[in-house]
Amino acid sequence: MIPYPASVHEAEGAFVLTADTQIRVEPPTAPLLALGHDLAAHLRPATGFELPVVTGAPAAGQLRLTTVGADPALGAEGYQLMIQPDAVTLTAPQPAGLHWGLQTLRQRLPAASAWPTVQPGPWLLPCGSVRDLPRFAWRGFMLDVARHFFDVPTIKRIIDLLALHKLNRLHLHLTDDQGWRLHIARWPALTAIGGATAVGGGPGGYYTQADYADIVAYAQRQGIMVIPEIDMPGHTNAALAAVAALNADGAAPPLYTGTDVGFSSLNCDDEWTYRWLADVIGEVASLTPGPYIHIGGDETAATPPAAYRRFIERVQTLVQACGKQMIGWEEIAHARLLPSTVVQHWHSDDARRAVQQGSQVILSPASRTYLDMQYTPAAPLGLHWAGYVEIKDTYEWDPATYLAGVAEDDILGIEAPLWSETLTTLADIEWMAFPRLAALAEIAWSPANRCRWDDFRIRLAAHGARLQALGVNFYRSPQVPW
Ligand code: IFG
Repeated sequence: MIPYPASVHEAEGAFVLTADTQIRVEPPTAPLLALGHDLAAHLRPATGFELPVVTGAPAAGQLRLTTVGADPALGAEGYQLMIQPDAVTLTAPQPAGLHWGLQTLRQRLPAASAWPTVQPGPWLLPCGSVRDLPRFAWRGFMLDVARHFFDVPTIKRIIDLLALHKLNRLHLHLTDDQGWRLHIARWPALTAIGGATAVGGGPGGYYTQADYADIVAYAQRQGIMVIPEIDMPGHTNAALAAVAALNADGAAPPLYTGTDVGFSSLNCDDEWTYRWLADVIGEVASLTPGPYIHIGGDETAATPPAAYRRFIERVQTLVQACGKQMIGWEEIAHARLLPSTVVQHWHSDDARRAVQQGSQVILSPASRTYLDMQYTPAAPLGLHWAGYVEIKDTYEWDPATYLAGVAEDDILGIEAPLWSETLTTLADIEWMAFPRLAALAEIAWSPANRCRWDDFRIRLAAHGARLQALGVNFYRSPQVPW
C-alpha cells in the first residue's frame, strides 16, 4: 500500500469477493451512493462481478461504507477499514475519508484487480484492520499546461491517478510566456491569440470555461481541489502579446515559443493593468469553488523590485475582494502579506520571511519535488538545473525539518510541480510523474516514522504491477526491485 497507513494490524484469513458480493452504503446519501458506484466501477472490469450498490439492513458478504459510528478523531479525511471473513466495513466521519479508504481497499486487492479486462481470481482481501489519517492537509501535484497544452481527458486521467495515491490538490499552471490556457469571457484575445501556440511553436490550445468546470467537477468528485494559477507580473508574454494595451508602449510583443524566463512583465504602475486584472481574477474566482487562487509571482527580473512589491500587495487585495485566499511562489514574501496568504517554497529561503509574517507554506523544493528534473543525465525528458532527481532523492526527506525556520505547524503540506517545457504527451507526463509522485504521496500522507526507504522500495516494486495494470507509462528506476 502506498501511501502507507498510519496503523495496520494484519489478521488471519481473508474476505473473498464473489459474484454475490454487494456494496452497502449507510446512510444512503448522494455522496455515499456515488462512492459505492465508484468502487463498483473500479472493481467490475477485472472481476466481472456486478457488485450492486444496496442500502437497508446489513448482511454477510458485503463491502460496507458508512459514516455511522465513525470516530470524530479521524477528522476530515481519516477512515477505519475492518476486513473480516464475512464482511468488510469502511467507516469515516466524512465522505472524503471514505473516498481515501476506498483507495486503500483497492490496494488491498491483488494488482490484477486494476486491469480493465476480466482476470482470473480469486479476489482475496487479507483480514485485518487499518486506522488512517493524513499527516498533511495539502498533498499536491502541479501540471504546467502553459508551456505545452494538455486536453481535458489527459487531465482527468491524471486526476484518477492522483486519487489512487490520496493526493488531494491539483494546481494548474494555466498561463505563462508561451501560452494563456483558460478562456476569459471579457478578454477573448487572451486565448484566441495567447493560447494559439506553445513551446516549440506547436498548435497550443486552451480550456473553455465549460472545460474548466468539467475538470473542477471531476476532481471534486474524487476529493481533489483544483487551484488555478495565473502567473504574474512575470511570465506574461502571452497576455502582453494578446492585449496590446497591457504594454507600456502600447505595442504587443510577438508570441514566444522558446524556454527563457524572466524577460516579461506587466506594467505594474498603470491603473489600466489593475482593471484588466480585476476582470481576470474575478472570472477565475467565479469559476473556482475552492478557496485559493495562485497568482504566481516568480522570476520577475523584468519588474523593478519596488513596483513588484506594490503589485503583489494590490493583487492580494483583488483576490481577497473575490473572497479567495492568495497563493504565490515564495518571492511574494518580499511584499507585505496577509496571514491568510500562502507561500509556495521552490528554491530560496524566502519562505522563512513568509512564516515570519504569519503565513503558511507549501513545500516544493526543486531538488526533491520538481518532477521535470531528469532522472539521470541519460534521461530523454526533463531539465537538470536543480540536479538529477531519482526516486530515492524524492523520498528521503522530511518536510518538517527541511527548511530552517519553517516548522511542521507552518507547513500546509507539499506539492510536486511538473513543468512541461520538454513534455508533449500523457505518456511523457506519466513517465516523469511515476513513480516519484507515489513517493511524494507517502511523504505527504504517512507518519514520518513510517517513511523508510528500504521498506518503501519493496512496496513500490509491488505497486509497479498495479501501475502496469492501470496502463501507466512509469519509469522503472534501477533503484527499485520491480
Ligand atoms: N522555474 C520556473 C518555471 C519553470 C521551471 C522549470 C518556478 C516557480 C523553472 N518557475 O519554478 O516556470 O521554468 O524547472
